[in-house]
Amino acid sequence: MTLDLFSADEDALPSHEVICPGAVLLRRFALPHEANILQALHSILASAPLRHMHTPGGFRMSVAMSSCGTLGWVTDPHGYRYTRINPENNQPWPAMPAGFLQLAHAAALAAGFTDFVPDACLINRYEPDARMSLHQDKNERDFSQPIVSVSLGLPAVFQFGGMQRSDAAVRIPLGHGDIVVWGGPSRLRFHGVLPLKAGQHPLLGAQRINLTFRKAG
Ligand code: MD3
Ligand code: FE
Repeated sequence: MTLDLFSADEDALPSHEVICPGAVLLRRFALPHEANILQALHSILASAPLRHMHTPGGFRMSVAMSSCGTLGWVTDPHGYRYTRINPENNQPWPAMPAGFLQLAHAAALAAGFTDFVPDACLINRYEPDARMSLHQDKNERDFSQPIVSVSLGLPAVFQFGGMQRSDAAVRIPLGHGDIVVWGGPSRLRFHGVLPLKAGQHPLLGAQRINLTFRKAG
């Protein structure tokens, strides 16, 4: 039997693309894990529900957020930070499921980052029109550690900028199951997500979920 690399099934195979030094796009990498991820997510969100936080400047975020792992990310009038306790319910954040750790570790390895052991997983839920404006992720201690992001559900357009907010940004469409690993010289680049377009995803309905795995502490 011959291996036909250009068959109609090409779109179903995983791919490995270097976007910029340190930034690696692994299309469809999470697909074999979608059922496990969604099952684990359901129980995490039952004990730490998604909610719309407010920025230190007082703006309500259009993205609803939660976390799992020993550290969770919060924003309120005092600033942006990681906490061990969820301020919504005064409980520790739900544990990071073993399958999440394994997936994040495997994706980081596929992108060339060994020994990635995240202690925080941020869960972002986008409904139609939700967006994330250009920002840098700077609340983590060790910028030599990458961030692994997993996209699920409706597709979104990701904006990947430079080291300065005013630097031009490239637009990268991200779909269900796509993983991006952001490390090395890409770790502190500005990035954001354009307003989500309405639609229906067969598994997730009218939403996009993004998981970002970080070593925060
Ligand atoms: C590029 N989330 O939670 S993940 C965030 O799709 C966040 O919900 C977006 O940005 C989302 O902070 C994008 C992709 C991402 C995450 C961290 C990065 C891209 C990054 C850090 C440096 C450069
Ligand atoms: Fe970010």
